[in-house]
Amino acid sequence: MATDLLTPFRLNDTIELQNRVLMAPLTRCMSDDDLVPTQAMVDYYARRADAGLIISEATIIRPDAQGYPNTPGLFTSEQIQGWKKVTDAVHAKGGKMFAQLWHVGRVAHPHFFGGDVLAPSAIGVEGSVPRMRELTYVTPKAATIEDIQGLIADYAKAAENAIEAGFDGVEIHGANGYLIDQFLHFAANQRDDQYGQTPENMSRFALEVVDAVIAAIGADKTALRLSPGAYFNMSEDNRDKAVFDYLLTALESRNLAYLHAGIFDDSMRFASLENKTTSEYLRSAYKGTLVGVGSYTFESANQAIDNNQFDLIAIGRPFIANPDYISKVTHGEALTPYSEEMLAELI
Ligand code: FNR
Ligand code: 8K6
Repeated sequence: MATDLLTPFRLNDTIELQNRVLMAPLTRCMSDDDLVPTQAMVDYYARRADAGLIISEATIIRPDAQGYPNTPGLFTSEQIQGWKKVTDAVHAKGGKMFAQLWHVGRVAHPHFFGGDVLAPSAIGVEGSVPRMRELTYVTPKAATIEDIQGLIADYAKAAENAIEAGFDGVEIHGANGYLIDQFLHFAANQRDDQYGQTPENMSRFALEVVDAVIAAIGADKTALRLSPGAYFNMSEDNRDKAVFDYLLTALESRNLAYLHAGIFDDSMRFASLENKTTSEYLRSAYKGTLVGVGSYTFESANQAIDNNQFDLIAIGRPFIANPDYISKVTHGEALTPYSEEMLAELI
C-alpha cells in the first residue's frame, strides 16, 4: 500500500508530526556577528513551517565549536532570545522545530574564537574554511579527559538552552566529519585511552553526549545524526563498521526520537560498510525510527518509505529552492531547481 508522505506520523508519546517530510539541517551562515538569529532567519524558517519537522541549521554549542562564518549559537542569552523568535513564528504557523547541536572539532578555526582547536587526536585535515579560504585548517589539540567532560556538559547545556528557546527537541550532530563523528572513525581517532582503539571506546563519547542530553531534556526530545560511511572531511577505514555496529546496538536502548542518516547522496555505496548505502546499513543495524536523506525527490522518497528503507524523509537542497515545497508537492506543481547561487540569500 502506498505510504502517504503527507499524512501525520507519531514520533513518540509526546511528539506528532503533521507529515513525514522533514526539512534537513542546512547551514546558511546568516546569523549576525554575535551568532544571533536575525529577523530574516525568523521569516525563512516560518515560511517552511508546513514541513513535518524543521531541523535547524547546525548551531554551535560553544565558541570553539565554530568552523564557518556567522553560524548561529545556543550559548548566550541573546542567542536563546533570537531563536525564541524563530520557534514562536514556526509554532504560530503550526510547525515543529528541533535545534541541531554542533561542534565541528578539528575543522574549527581559531580565527573565530582565539583558542585551541579540540579533536579526539592531533590529526589535522587538509584545506581551509569554506567562504574564508585564507583560513587554513590547523593541527588540533587532542582533547584531555577534562576537555571531554567539559564538551559533554556543554552539549547538555545547549540542549537545555534549546528547550528554553522554544525548540521541540534537539538533533545532536554526530555526522559529516565533525567532532562526534571524529571520535567514531579511525582516520581521526587514534587515542589510546578509554575513548579510542576499540568499538566500545570509540563509541563512548557519542553515547556520553547522548546520555547527557537525554538526562537534560528527555529521550523523546533527543535525536541523533550519524554518517557511518566516511565521505566529508574524513577517510574510510574498514574497521569503522564495527564501531557503528556497537554504537547502533547501544543506541537502541536509548529510545531516541529518531536516528537521521547524514549523507548528500544515498545512492553512494561504502566499501567500509560492506558496499551498502548509508540508509541500507543503518536500517540493517538499527531498529528505531530512521530518517533517510540524500538526493531524494518526493517520489523516490515515497517509494523508499513504501519499500521500508526508512520511516521519514529529510529534504535539503529542494527546501532551499522552494520555501513552499510542501504546498508544491501536495498540489503536484513543478519545483524550482536548486542552484548554489541560491545560498547568497534567504528566500
Ligand atoms: C547541508 N547539510 C547539512 N547537514 C547537517 O547535518 N547540518 C548542516 O548544517 C548542514 N548544512 C548544509 C548546508 C548546505 C548548503 C547543504 C547543501 C547541505 C546536509 C543536508 O542536511 C543534507 O543531508 C544534504 O543536503 C542531502 O539532502 P538533499 O539536499 O539531497 O535533499
Ligand atoms: C555544514 C556545512 C557547511 C556548509 C556546507 C555547504 C555544502 C555545500 C554542498 C556540497 C558539499 C559536498 C560535500 C560532500 C560530498 C562528498 C562526496 C564524495
